Amino acid sequence: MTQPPLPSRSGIAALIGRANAGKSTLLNRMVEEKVAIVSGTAQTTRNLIRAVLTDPRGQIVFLDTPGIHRAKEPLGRRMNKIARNAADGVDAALLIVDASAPPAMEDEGWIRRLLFSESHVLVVLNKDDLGGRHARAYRDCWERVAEEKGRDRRAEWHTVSALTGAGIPELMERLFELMPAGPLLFPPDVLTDYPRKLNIGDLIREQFFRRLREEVPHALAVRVENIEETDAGGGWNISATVYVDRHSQKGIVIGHKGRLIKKVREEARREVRKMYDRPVALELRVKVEPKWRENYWILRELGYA
Ligand SMILES: Nc1nc2c(ncn2[C@@H]2O[C@H](COP(=O)(O)OP(=O)(O)OP(=O)(O)O)[C@@H](O)[C@H]2O)c(=O)[nH]1
Ligand SMILES: [Mg+2]
Repeated sequence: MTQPPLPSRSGIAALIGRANAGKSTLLNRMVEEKVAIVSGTAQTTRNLIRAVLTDPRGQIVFLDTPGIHRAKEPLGRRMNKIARNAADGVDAALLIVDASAPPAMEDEGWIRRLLFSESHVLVVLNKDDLGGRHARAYRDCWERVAEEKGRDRRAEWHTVSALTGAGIPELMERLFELMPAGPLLFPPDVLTDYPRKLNIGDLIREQFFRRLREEVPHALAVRVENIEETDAGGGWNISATVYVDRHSQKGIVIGHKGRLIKKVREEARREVRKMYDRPVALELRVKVEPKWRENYWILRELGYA
């Protein structure tokens, strides 16, 4: 019997765009697995996350990036830098925009940059399930900026809903076409090389992001200290520290009578168990660490620096 031929195309596609446009949702949809956390709060993604999709058409290595936003402190600036760097030298740069909202300064910034990019550029008009009212404004924005910069450069436009999956098969088909011929970059069974501790920290942080508002999510970080294998059943005892900036935030994160942190612990435990398919116990400790966002050593341990 002959073996099926190995895929002969392999390349890198970067997902870039402003915070909250739906990059991580789109990534999870395209690889049909949850690899990146998602929330309604802007600046959810803080690291570069790589996810690999291999099918008979070939292999695409996706880079999910933090959303570009106005940033003053080191963590925010670092996140923007990760995103900008990811857009260079890839086989496809996907600018994800929220077509249900008008273009913002950050979108225009990306367009300006992409006009000079050597990567193949696709603009993905996301959230079409909400009506795509502002799709035209993004095309106009591209043309206006191209004219201002004197660049005769077209983008390729795709309309999708990362939430419902509409338009995704067509986008994927096109991405596989754009991947260069060549051997696989990763073994075919790899989904992500994102470290386990960082991923579990993200799953915990996602639950806080879903429940907290305004400044608190951005002042919060989760560091997984230890993952201990239990003797029986292949389970994990996980201990993690939740960092906040100020004492007042500690109370918010714990919640009235400890309700909020309890809920987070339950939900995060469920998510971790689902993803890794094993019993999980989770211990959370909250620590006030003023200015952790400016502390290089902490940022490094969180994988942010
Ligand atoms: N209605 C609708 N909502 C969407 C769609 N895609 C994403 N969302 C929502 O938009 C919000 C932001 O999604 P994320 O995937 O976290 O966005 P992101 O671009 O990764 O954001 P950052 O990591 O903060 O840069 C979440 O509440 C998603 O559920 C879509 O196609 N339709
Ligand atoms: Mg994200």
